Amino acid sequence: MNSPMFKRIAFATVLLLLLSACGSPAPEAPAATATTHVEHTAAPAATEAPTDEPAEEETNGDGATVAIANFSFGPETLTIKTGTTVTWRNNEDAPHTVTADDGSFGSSTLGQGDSFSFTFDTPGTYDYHCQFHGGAGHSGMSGTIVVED
Ligand SMILES: [Cu+2]
Repeated sequence: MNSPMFKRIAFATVLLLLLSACGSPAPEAPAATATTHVEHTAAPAATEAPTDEPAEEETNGDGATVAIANFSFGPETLTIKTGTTVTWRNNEDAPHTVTADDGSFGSSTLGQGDSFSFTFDTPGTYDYHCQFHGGAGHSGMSGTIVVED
């Protein structure tokens, strides 16, 4: 017989078979992997966000870097625009300081890998030196920051 009723019963039976075939293994495996995937993707996203902020400060146009190596500041004279943050980084194992001749800014002792930052908001010429290996007036280990308008 090829009646519509038979077709409906046959179709319903196929549907039930498909549902039961797919349904029985599904609740265990996919549910477990789904929850672990959510946890794994959520954790890195939360920790990456805060670490991105300092990286942006170092690489954007508002920052400049002076490297400390071989008992000298490089570049010895750095010209920047007003509002620029200068970061000095000690790249060697000898201790150094960044000390303004006029006392307007100054670091503590910088060990290897340490850095010191200062934002120059007023145009002018700022001479500085290392307390251990230099002195005021471009003596020994010293440098200059020129802040332009
Ligand atoms: Cu020094």
